[in-house]
Amino acid sequence: MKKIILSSLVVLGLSTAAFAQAGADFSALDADGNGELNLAEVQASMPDVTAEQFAAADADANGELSADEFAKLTEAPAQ
Ligand SMILES: [Ca+2]
Ligand SMILES: [Ca+2]
Repeated sequence: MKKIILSSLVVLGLSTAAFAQAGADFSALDADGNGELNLAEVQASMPDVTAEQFAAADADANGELSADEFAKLTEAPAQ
């Protein structure tokens, strides 16, 4: 089980660069399928995203990012 989790983390880590180039796949990041991304879901593939960056992108401050809000996050300079 731990191996599976570790493998998934490696895959997610390797995918980060691809997401940055091709535009993040919003639905793929939505682990619980509720149509919005919480901080954990975002950080699963984009570990460099801070809580501050997440909050700044969360326009309606509901604690999750809609597709539009997530687009703002990914358009912002990462560093
Ligand atoms: Ca979600
Ligand atoms: Ca929101």
